[in-house]
Amino acid sequence: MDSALVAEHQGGYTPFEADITSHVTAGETFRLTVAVSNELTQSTIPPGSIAEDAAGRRTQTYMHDFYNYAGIHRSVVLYSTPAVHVEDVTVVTGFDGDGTTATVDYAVVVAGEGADIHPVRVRVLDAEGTQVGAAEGISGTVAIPDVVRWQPGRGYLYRLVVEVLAHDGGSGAGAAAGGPAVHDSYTQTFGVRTVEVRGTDFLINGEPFYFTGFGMHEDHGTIGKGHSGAHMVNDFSLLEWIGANSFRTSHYPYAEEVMDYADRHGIVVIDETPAVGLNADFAGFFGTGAKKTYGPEFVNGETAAAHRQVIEELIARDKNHPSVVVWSIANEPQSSEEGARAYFEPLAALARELDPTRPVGFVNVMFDGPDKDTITDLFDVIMLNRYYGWYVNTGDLAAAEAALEAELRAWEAKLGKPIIMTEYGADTLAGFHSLYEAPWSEEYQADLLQMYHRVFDRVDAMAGEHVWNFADFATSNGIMRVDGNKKGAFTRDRRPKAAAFALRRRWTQNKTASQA
Ligand code: GCB
Repeated sequence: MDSALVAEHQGGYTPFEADITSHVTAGETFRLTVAVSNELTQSTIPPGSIAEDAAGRRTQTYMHDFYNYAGIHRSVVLYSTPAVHVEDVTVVTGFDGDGTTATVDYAVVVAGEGADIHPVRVRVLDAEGTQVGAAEGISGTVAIPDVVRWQPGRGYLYRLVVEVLAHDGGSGAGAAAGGPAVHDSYTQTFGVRTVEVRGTDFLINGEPFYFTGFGMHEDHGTIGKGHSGAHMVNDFSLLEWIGANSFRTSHYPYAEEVMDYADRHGIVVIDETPAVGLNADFAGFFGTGAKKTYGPEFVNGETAAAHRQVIEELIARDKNHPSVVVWSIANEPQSSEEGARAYFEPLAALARELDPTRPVGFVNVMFDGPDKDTITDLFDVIMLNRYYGWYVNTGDLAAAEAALEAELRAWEAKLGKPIIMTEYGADTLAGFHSLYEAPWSEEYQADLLQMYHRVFDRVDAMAGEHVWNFADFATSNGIMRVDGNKKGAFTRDRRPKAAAFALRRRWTQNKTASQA
């Protein structure tokens, strides 16, 4: 049997599709092979490099702190569409007047030959399935009176039913009821909420929102990065138990099932691209040879092209998820070196152009504080990963507290934007206890987190806290890691460490409506 290549796609975390119509015959069997490579190079996001020795042995290195699994981890779906079909739907919501009526702006792309002669209608259904609005045409606005808002902790969802109708009235579904036949239809869930940054406040539906939760990983003992519904539900249950209202998809887009679950349960998401490890300052840590980040050897034009693609694909995939409130376009890139601003300015502009409704940010690394960083002003929020008391001031929480507070105040004074601590934490070996402030002990992890919280509560610009990490996770081999990264509040098999109880106390106490 002849084989043909029908599609290629670079990037492991966002969906792609291929039209195989011309390669198959109805009624006959065929073989479809999906093959993946996990090789990382300077033209991939995340980047990596592959060395080959004289004997032809190839070795992969990369600058990010999670294991580079191989294989197909998410669903592969074979489906068919009518020749003329709904290809894309975009929904943007707002409020009218006194805020009890919602405006739902929608835009539909219908693809296929002769698509433009097919009438399109949309209907809005509430959570019970009752129709609450309707419109005609490929774009327009539907009003929902007495709207139920999507809120943190209350993921109320509406459905936009998009129908492409037969252009000649046709027959079939719908025709019997006297209307024209429905040629294709697609149902898009959405929530009605707004997101806005005003001064140092992060507002959801016009009310200040304070993020509590974690940077996470898709990582489990047996299934690695594979998606599993049972594991997902367990992880979300633990988030609920601990009082988390949000998480960051560190350091890549998560499975779509995760985003749907977050929508439905009112969990707020900072949605991150896989652009992690664009930083030569980590060369010592990860043992790669890079000396300079921006330049032909490392983060170059090819990297930038791949980076543009991951931003486009993330926003295209996740634009209709009400849970997503911030796009994080990179984690800890080098942001002080010459070249950083020229590299990031067009990427920040691209994200804003693709989605003018959500704040855009990137996550700043500890080496590039407010005195050195050259790009954070390009973004709407300040997102910081800090390890005072761990990588610096190790075991000295008093010194760490002073340094942390001084830095947060410097950011607040420099930019006056909301600050979200997107990572803070300490590696902790579950079961190791100490009477003293001993790094790696369960007590030290809890004490360190409490120290950060004291500081956060003193700094007005703080808009959120995401502990690193939800659970212990696998990393590449290295002398800094023992069986992976142990900064989890939970172990890799999801048992709580002492810190989990301390976090639960803080996050379930004194909740305001917007944090609930
Ligand atoms: C970071 C990275 C994260 C690491 C973490 C750590 O800043 O963003 O990927 O795992 O530090 O534990 O060192």
